[in-house]
Amino acid sequence: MREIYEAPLLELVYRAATVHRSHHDASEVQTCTLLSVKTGGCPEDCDYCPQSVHHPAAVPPEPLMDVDAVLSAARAAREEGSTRFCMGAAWRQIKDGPEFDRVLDMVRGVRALGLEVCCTLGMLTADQARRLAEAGLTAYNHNLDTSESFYGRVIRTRVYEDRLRTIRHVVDAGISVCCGGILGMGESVDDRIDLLCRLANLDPQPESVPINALVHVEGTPLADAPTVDPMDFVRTIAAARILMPRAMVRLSAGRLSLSPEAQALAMLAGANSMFTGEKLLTTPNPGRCADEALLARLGLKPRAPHRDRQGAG
Ligand code: SAM
Ligand code: DTB
Ligand code: SF4
Repeated sequence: MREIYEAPLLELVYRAATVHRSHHDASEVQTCTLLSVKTGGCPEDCDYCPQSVHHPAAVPPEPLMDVDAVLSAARAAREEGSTRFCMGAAWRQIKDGPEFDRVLDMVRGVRALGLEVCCTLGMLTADQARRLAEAGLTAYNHNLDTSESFYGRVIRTRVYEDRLRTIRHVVDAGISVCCGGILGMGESVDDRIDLLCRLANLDPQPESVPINALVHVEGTPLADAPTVDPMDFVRTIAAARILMPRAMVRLSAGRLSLSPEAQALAMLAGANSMFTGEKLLTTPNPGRCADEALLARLGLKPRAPHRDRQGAG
């Protein structure tokens, strides 16, 4: 693994591009839309996150959105070319009851629009995973974020094993796993290698791997962390592509800190998906026009809608 990660960058990119082309249509990029259906007020203490109540400048808490408002946003996303709709909630775990029932309605509704539907709602029980599967959920996002040893430096309100348990529940329910991490939190090369190994050794491998560059948010403990070197970002994408050839590798948070050229190199190295729209969950993202222009400059096309490979991310 270390030989892969530490190979000369252009050798690594070349190898990753070769793997990419043998498993995917390299002329296509999937565009996905995120919506924060329950913003702020999260009891977890993740040092990177603006939604944690532990941080002074946390975003103000809002109630869970109505189903209709979510479905209008999903329709708009579909009209703008997105083929995957991802709903995020600032919860440590979801409680059974009316709120979970409402989320199940959202999942059914988005699925009925012909979109892939992904949720990220914090920890799940086996039974909740099963009910989400029944509602038609395509994928569940639950990130390992970093190595097991660095994890406790960034989050103290839960442990790595909690994450692994939820991922097991998701797998057992037959839902596709979306699992990745964040670069730029002060982790070492060894931590990045460890994260990639953990992801690649999940059984089955995740079908979707979001690689986030930390978005620096004023008032969070990681606001002043040094920005990740774009070449290291590309290196991580390339290694992820080589280790997880079939996965969708997603350029996720942090694209505003990457130049178009760095994003192009990341796509050559096997990234084949990105989040579009002016907002991620709570932080800014390049707007759709900028992304359309980027894809056009690169001669890439957004993946066509309705080529739904349920479970293939
Ligand atoms: N609360 C749920 C959880 O943590 O699993 C779901 C929502 S949470 C916002 C989803 C993911 O967003 C986190 O696992 C983390 O990887 C990513 N994230 C949060 N804040 C971020 C930031 N400032 N920069 C980059 N990624 C971030
Ligand atoms: C993931 O790994 N990246 C996405 C998604 N999963 C939910 C977005 C993260 C955005 C976090 C910063 C924000 O609040 O906007
Ligand atoms: Fe809560 Fe998720 Fe943010 Fe952590 S990353 S504080 S769990 S919303």
